Amino acid sequence: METLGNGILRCMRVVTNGEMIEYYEISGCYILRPWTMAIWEIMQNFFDPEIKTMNIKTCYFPLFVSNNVLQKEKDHIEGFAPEVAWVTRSGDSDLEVPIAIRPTSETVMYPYFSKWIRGHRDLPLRLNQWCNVVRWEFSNPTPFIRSREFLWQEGHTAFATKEEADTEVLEILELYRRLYEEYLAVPVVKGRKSELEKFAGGLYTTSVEAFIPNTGRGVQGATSHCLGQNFAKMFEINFEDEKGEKAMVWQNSWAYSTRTIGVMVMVHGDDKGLVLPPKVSAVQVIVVHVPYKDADVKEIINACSATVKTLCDAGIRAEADLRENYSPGWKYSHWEMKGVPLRIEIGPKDLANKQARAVRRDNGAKVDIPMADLVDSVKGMLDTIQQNMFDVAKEKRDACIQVTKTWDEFIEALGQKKLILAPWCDEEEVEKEVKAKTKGETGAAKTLCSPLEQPELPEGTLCFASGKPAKKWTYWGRSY
Ligand code: 87F
Repeated sequence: METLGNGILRCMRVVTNGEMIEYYEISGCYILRPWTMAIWEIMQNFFDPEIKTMNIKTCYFPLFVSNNVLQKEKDHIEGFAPEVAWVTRSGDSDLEVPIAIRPTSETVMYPYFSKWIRGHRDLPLRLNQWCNVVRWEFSNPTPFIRSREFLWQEGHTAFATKEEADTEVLEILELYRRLYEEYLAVPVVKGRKSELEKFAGGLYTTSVEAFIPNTGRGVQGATSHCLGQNFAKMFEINFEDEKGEKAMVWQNSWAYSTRTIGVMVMVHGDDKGLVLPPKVSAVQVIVVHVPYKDADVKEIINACSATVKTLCDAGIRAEADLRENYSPGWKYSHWEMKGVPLRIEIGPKDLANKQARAVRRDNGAKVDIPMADLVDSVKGMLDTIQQNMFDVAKEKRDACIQVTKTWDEFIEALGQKKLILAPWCDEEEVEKEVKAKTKGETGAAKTLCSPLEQPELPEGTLCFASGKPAKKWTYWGRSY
């Protein structure tokens, strides 16, 4: 078993060698290279149309926040304050008043929600923006997982009723599940955060939670919050309801960030580097020519180009690597490092037999496919790879789940880097105690979420930590 430190080091090598990330001069900031941005765009191309069919509109608010509005949120900003970055100077002169860089946009947006919402006909107001945010983290920065600037979408919506808000929270959570499971081939649990772990400014927080078997850590994949009426109070977001009476809106906010890509990298990466699910890989098929000394190289190269064209015409993202100053072996490991799902090799024998050799990145399996059947075979293989990557990841994740009913079982499972499912009394004090008692160099155990789909909890089941009657099943573990 590798230690956590090695896990992170391996991950860093994987994303730099795979040409996803370049390290930057400023600690905690990373260059997202085209190999990364292609994945981000594909995810956007799924998510953005989905929310548009929900009638959520795109907007863009400024990067800067005045101290004035930021302080409006001061009750719960207190904990976050050390992470807020400020601009204090332009050129040689100090600004009259420093301005903050958004760590999230509640305080940027909600004064305008207050202005724009007058009557019930102005509701619902449903906005989303794609942007960067800055959180000046101090604990060890990690590409994608903990960076000081990251990309995300943030949705902010306001409704006349709590019921509408509740419905949206779950609709968005389901889109996040699909993003992880259908695109990134990463199994997640949909659940609700504990009072301690929820967004303090909101009413309740739901999330999708993933697990990294290699390091034994849970990771929050995305969050969908019901904010209740807390912000409506703070920012006076009121409306006149159908009866002509003054009422307060119900709000949600939700986000997924470039962290999603880091989770995918950690879940699928192997000794050879990245392993990308076909649905999000910039290049799904890399075609490599295998020249032999006395073979007609031109003919092989032409066959490769024709293969790429046939695949691209069929809507498959294929490219050829026909560079002559690199050996086939070098190219194989290069594209393996970059995680391309399928490699097609064409040599003189393949040409003669009207076939091509296909090699899967996920399991190394090699098959000869008849050229006559190229498109269907490749489509089939890409679908199979996508499904297999999810199945394998789920099997590994499930093998790490340990149901524990007592404190001793819990501690043992934690030592074995398990994802723990335990009956819990749902008391904040008890969670704090568990955290305190498990505090070590690898970090304390905390609740990840209570799954929305609860296993049966028999009458009389007791909390693993307090011995009081258990109220629900909850996932626990160390986390990122
Ligand atoms: C860091 C500095 C200042 C997280 C912060 O999850 C403020 C904050 O409010 C802060 N880090 N948060 C919570 C963000 C809540 C919420 N915002 C909209 C989301 C989804 C998108």
